[in-house]
Amino acid sequence: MFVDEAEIHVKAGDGGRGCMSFRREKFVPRGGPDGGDGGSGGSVYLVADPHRNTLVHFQFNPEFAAQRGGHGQGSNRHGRNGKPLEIPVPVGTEVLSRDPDTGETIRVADLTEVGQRILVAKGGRGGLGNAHFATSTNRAPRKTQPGEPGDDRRLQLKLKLLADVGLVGFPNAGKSTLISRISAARPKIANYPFTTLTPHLGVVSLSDDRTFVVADVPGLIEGAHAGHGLGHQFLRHVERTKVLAHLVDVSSESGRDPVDDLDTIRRELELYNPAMLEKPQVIVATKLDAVDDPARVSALQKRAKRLKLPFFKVSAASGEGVPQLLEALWVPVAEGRKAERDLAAAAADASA
Ligand SMILES: Nc1nc2c(ncn2[C@@H]2O[C@H](COP(=O)(O)OP(=O)(O)OP(=O)(O)O)[C@@H](O)[C@H]2O)c(=O)[nH]1
Ligand SMILES: [Mg+2]
Repeated sequence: MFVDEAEIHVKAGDGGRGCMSFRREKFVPRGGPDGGDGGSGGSVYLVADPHRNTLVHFQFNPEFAAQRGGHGQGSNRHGRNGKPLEIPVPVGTEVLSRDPDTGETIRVADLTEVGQRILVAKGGRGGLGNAHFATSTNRAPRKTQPGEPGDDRRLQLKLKLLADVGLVGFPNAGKSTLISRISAARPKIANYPFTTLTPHLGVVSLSDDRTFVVADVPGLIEGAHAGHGLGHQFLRHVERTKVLAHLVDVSSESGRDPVDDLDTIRRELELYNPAMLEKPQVIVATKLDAVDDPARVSALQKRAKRLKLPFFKVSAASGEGVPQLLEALWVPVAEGRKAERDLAAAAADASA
């Protein structure tokens, strides 16, 4: 499981000051105190938003402050209350905070349901105006209260991610190289099989705030479903992805046939779980810069056409073809998310 993390600073609004004022009107000598109370400061809330999927945007915008309360005014006018601030976070975000006294990290909340809203910084109460302090012996009090400060906290956010796209292929196909090109993930890369021993996840950011999560899993070989090579133990990480990208080395270096490679991996996936091949899939020819025999590329392209699967050619080394691939992966990811939301909405309707 990959954990996406961010630290944010939240500051609730301070309360407004209470006002000191006396009624001054024609024909009303010595009017009483009429200083209004300060408004309360806005509080800060976190809200679980189904349209958010990662915490990456907090890396650039970690500061949040809610509006302060207005000061009280004469004629018993109350200061306006500060507007509350709602920060959208992905469903599944865990909120942690360090206790300033003990230094211990405590769990503040876990936002597990769509729309769940939690208070993370309470706005300060507004101060009382002098109108509150009149007594039978003191008809002209000069006392007011300042507003109370709003809460000021640092929060750690953690999100456990599920991958949207799974990269599958033979060892050495270039899976780790591709994920390090398209995300901040940095798995080990080397020119020998089984370099990657555990799955890695990376967040891909496209324009317009579109993000998705890609999983690089250890290479598969023939017989993986029966435990050969590193076996299928990692396939559960791609079992729940929305899309599979088959990475096939088309340079001659692999010493194998690209079409055989693709067929072998598809067969292994099917033997592991037949539902795997029902997912949207794309075929990706890798190491395009190192191709010495174009027939290897066209043979794979033909196979993809026969399978009615989209085909892409990329070089993770030069970056060629990579933006087109990412845009193409986004389409089924977005469709899959929409289908999930529709399902969740239908389930909510059914239980209502
Ligand atoms: N020329 C060229 N070499 C590449 C490209 N992508 C990967 N390679 C090389 O291919 C070798 C294997 O790359 P990896 O990314 O480690 O392959 P992998 O699929 O993650 O391999 P495993 O982790 O063993 O399953 C490395 O030597 C890479 O430098 C590419 O686009 N062009
Ligand atoms: Mg690897």
